Amino acid sequence: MSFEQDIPEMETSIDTYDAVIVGAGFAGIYMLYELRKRGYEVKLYEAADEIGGTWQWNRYPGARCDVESMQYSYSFSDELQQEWHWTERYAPQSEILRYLHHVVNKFDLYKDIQLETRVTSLTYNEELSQWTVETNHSDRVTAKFCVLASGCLSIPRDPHFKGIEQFEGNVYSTGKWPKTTVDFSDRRVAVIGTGSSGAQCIPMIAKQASQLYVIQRTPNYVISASNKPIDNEYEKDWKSNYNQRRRQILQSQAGMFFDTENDSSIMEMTDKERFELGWKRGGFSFYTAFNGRLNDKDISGIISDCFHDKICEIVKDQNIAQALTPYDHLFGSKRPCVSAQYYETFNRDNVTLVDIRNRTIDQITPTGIQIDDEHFEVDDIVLATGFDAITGAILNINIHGRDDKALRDKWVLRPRTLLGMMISGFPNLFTITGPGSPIDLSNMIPHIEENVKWIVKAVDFLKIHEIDSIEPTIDAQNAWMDHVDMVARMNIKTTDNARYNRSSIPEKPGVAMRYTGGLHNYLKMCEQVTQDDYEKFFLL
Ligand code: FAD
Ligand code: N01
Repeated sequence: MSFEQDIPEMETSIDTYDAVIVGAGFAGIYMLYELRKRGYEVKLYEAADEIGGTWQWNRYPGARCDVESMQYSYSFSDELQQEWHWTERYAPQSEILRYLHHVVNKFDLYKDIQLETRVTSLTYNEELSQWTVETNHSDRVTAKFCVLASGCLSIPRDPHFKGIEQFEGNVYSTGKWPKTTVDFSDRRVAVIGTGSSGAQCIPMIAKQASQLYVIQRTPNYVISASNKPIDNEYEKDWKSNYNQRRRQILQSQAGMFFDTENDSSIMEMTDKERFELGWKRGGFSFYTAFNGRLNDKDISGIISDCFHDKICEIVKDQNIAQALTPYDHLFGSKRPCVSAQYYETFNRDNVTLVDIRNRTIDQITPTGIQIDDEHFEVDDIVLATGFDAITGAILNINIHGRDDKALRDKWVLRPRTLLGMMISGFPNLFTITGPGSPIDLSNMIPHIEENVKWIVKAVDFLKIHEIDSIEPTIDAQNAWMDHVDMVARMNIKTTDNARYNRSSIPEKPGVAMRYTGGLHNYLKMCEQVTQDDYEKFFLL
């Protein structure tokens, strides 16, 4: 007797949404809010066990924003910006994370967020004009639109140092710091990397550790933060002028408002005096002392020299001061770091600068780090070695668009987008702060908010006109990338240090990844596309 029967194939029902969003950082949270407000059915997947994105992952000591808190925040709800109280000029990570939880609670967004779920593939079905979304937990859903809010700095890059698996101590990565408190008291610690993350955590770890080795391959310019508590007057002034200032932010190159911008007294000052004023103002207010002259190479050279003098003034040992002075790029050609007491930290007896500009880390041993014939005995290693920036999170997902073409293949030579938001051959797929937009050259919150508004307008446009799909024409996309390259060639930010342009991954090609013409100009072009009724797009 056979047990085989004709069992009818089970109809597996697949949930269908208007839109799926990937990522629950600033971008995904706001995207969810806007789509929900308009009545769309939306699902958001987040790989982490908590919302917050950058501010959920980067819990290292000293992590805080370098754009002032009053401006590093959402503008979309006046009620929100009036009720929230920032405590410091630059909010610490924990406060920004608390703010994002507050936003998600206030607007009741949790119910559409699925945590601990990584989107692994997106496949476009041309007949149905919809995406099939798959995750690492075998979820399989479909959606008309997909929005990648997966972050441009969300995949930490931990270089594989030979022998690291035999290290007997702890290895921490700034970009995925544990939630539990890490105590470095009485411990010998090495921090590898002196970018923004390194510059923020080094002074903090130095205060706890018995010995700190700072392993520096390339020195950067580190502006003093001049962080301070926010006083009532300042807060009141911001809150009574919030809407006007938010508008000014959108008209600025860096996406920031500076109340010292029109200070005419600086015209009378020498460059050295201006530098001192900028240093005192701290953070990105530093720039206001030079009144927008930073694209001028001469000024960059002058500031670089003043920086050298400042480091020599603060750091007692002049050999260490020389080693901390940037040598391969002028000030302004790379995003500077902002930190408190960075250079002062190298005057501490328990801190040693290990300059490896002409050598490499040979291997990690069970008890430390071997560099040439020197062995540094340590209990803990902190990797502040950066991210697979800009394309890392997008290319981690197996994305197949029209004609089953893989994005990974399309982007082998370089990532190509229109305005950093849409990709030819990938209809109804949106990227927030994607390659080819002014990523990380300005305050990213207005950039994110404006990208979200643009996407929502496009989605509404399709709905109103009963159009199934939107996708940039290849000509429009090529023209945008040519423009990105042309602006990059004109700009000191990119001419001075080729590495500024590329992804931080050596095997990825060195091409312009960011639009360097300023947030204000970028937003004008985004607006123009909408006003032209999407003539740069195929609407099918
Ligand atoms: P993220 O906050 O990175 O969120 C992306 C989310 O997507 C992450 O939670 C990630 O887990 C999730 N994700 C990725 N892939 C998948 C997948 N396949 N499936 C499911 N989930 C996925 N910018 C400024 O303008 N000013 C600052 O002061 C500033 N400070 C910074 C400090 C640090 C330490 C870092 C690392 C960055 C900082 N930035 C700053 C840049 C910062 O990344 C942005 O300001 C902003 O927070 C980015 O928000 P986002 O939502 O686009 O991305
Ligand atoms: O990363 P980075 P990050 N051996 O790539 C070194 C934002 N952010 O996380 O320059 C030895 O800048 C590498 O050396 P080199 C901000 O947008 C903001 O610090 O390649 N060293 C470099 O020193 C920023 O731009 C804040 O020679 C190695 C460091 O690691 C972005 O995030 C705070 C190495 C990496 O620096 C990234 O900053 C934090 C190796 N094998 C982050 N590999 C704020 O303050 C790499 N390095 C708001």
